[in-house]
Amino acid sequence: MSDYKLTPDKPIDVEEILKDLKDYRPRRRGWTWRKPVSNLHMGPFVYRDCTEPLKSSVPLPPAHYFDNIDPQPAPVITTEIASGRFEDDIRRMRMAAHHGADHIMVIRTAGQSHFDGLIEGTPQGMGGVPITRKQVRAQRKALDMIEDEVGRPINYHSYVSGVAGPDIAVMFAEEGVNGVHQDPQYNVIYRNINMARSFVDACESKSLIAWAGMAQIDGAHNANATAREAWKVMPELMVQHGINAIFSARVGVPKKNICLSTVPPTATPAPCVYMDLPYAVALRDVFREYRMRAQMNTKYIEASTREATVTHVLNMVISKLTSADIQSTITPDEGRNVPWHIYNIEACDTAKQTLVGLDGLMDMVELKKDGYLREKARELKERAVLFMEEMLDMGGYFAAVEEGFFVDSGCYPERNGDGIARKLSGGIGAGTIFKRESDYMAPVTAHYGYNNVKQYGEQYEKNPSALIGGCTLECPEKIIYIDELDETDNVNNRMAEVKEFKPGSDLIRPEMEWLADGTVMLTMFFPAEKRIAEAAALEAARRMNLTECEVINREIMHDKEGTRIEVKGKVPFAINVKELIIPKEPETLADDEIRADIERRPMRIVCGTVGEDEHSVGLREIIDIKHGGIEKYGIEVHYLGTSVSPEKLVNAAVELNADAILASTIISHDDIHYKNIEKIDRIAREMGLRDKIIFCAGGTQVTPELARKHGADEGFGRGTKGVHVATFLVKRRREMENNGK
Ligand code: Z97
Repeated sequence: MSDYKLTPDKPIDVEEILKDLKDYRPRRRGWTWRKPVSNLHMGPFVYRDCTEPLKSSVPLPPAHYFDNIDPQPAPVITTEIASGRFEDDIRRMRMAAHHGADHIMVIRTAGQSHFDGLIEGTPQGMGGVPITRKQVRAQRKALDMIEDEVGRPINYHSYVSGVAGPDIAVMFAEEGVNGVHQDPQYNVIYRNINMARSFVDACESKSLIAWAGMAQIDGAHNANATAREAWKVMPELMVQHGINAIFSARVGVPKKNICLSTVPPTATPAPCVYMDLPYAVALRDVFREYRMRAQMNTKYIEASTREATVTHVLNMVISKLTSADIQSTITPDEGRNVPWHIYNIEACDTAKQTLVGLDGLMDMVELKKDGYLREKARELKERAVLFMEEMLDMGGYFAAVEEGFFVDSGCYPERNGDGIARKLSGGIGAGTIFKRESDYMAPVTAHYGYNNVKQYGEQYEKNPSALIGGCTLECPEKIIYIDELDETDNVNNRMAEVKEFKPGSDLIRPEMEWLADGTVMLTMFFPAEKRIAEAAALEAARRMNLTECEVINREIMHDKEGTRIEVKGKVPFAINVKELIIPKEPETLADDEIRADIERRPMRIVCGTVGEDEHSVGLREIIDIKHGGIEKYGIEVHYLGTSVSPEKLVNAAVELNADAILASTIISHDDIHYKNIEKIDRIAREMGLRDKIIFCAGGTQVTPELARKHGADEGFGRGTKGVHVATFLVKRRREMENNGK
């Protein structure tokens, strides 16, 4: 076995992950929830609803103001990894895990339900990537390493659907997959798989789900996404949840592992919280023994990341006001149909930011116990119960489906007659159910229904696989591992094509979903109406030498005044990182360290804009507390104003016994800025002051090298912030102290 390990300073090496897969065994089975910590102290704050922090993570962007803390909210956070190339998804998983995802849901770009059996190897396929053992094993192996790195278990998830569902469930149980979507109603309604076959298969699949301790998510949210008027199917959604939940529990899945896939059914500009909250309350009342997997609304979503993010946040407010055990973060890929790394990661951050921001909310607010909220919730429950009753009256679920009961856009008992109807005798796999023979026997674990093993001895009844010394669930060495079946369509060939771009090597190319895909996105505004703006944006992208250009989002600012357009395209070139000139990052001390140094020994500075120069803004930005200038560290600042002569600046420094002079020099014609720097240096020398005082010069045209050459201790150009100057002052003073000055 290879001894490859992840190291924080290196990209994950997918080639290493793919080695020795034949012998790789998952380290555990089953789902893991986060560990709550009451009154969690992090940095200067206390959190009420957070969970154990990560060992290594990427905190939210403003975390640097707060000791870089990265509190982790209570729900498990899902990211849907769906680039269509599992090898690239492995890198995305590592990024997502560091941003707080602990549920990696692999959605397939091909409908798995369309495959009749298990696929092997790593084909990219025609319509998209099917799930295969090799992919699952490689990704679980990578996640085992990633979870060590972040210090939290990561749940790996995919779908058990289609007529190959039970085969997939076996493979998932063998490979340590931790969560699945499994709902026979999904097959029936959306994939036209024969109803009876689908429910029989589900018994087998759910037995495996139970055995392997997987969490199970149902498919009710799909009715919401499919119905014409999604807010009207709320009673039906409860019925669908009910059918799958109780069915799963009866087959043996523990209720704590049965998750309802719930989605706030509507979105803005509807008054969505007013409609979605009573529904969320009703659902949690009825299904209180089960878990809630809160997905964001995907029905009413466009291609604007801003808009999708607001919907996501509103949906999480509902999660917070009610409950969510798993919080999904699919925004905004679904609307844009661009499953890119950056959107996966952004959405994880949106969830973390919102849920942490709402920490402790329910200590302060309470949902009303009466009035509209409870009345509406009750009404929804009543409608759902009536739906169930009518179903029973007419002969049960199959009869109801035949009548088109489901995904009808009327709010039950109202009916629009537009439901999806299926025939019990029809659909894929019709006529493929056979009664087990009286001597049927299968020496396997986690099997559903009649299994005639008792004839071989009582001891085998609970443990049929003991007859053969264990089946593949107990003895993974019995699994026949097939590496690749297709010589041309496989991961080795795909990776060979981009091998010079292997992360960590010298060549680099922009990427959105696949290594070296060359994809970039451009945002443009045109003072033109939509159609013109779209065409103009494509033309602009082409003139920038992008290929495969496509408009992915357009938003009208005003019909006649202009349109915002987002375009994607590809660049053909590669950049050699060795040939890049990378300026040194300005070194900054931590705010607290600067403050402590100034507290230890106060510092006073004089400053002004020198020469005949009336500019003041740049220098004020560097000194004023309001703009994060050096005052904020406790440095005493004497600002002499504009057009200050070099003599006046140095004299003031003497009078005030200042530690430093800061000279701002904006005007640069005839190199006057450098001449003034020289002058200040000379006067200070003449007065015997120069080795006791720090002298810094700044301005938009100042380069550090030339400022030093002309006599300043340091120069500060464009982009300088107060912290850069304060860092320099503190460090230089320490050096002077060490030299006895
Ligand atoms: C989610 N955004 O998070 P096929 N079984 C069930 C499903 O819901 C699905 C499949 C199978 C969504 C993910 C929708 N769900 C997408 C209960 C799909 C997948 O392999 O595409 O045929 O089925 O749930």
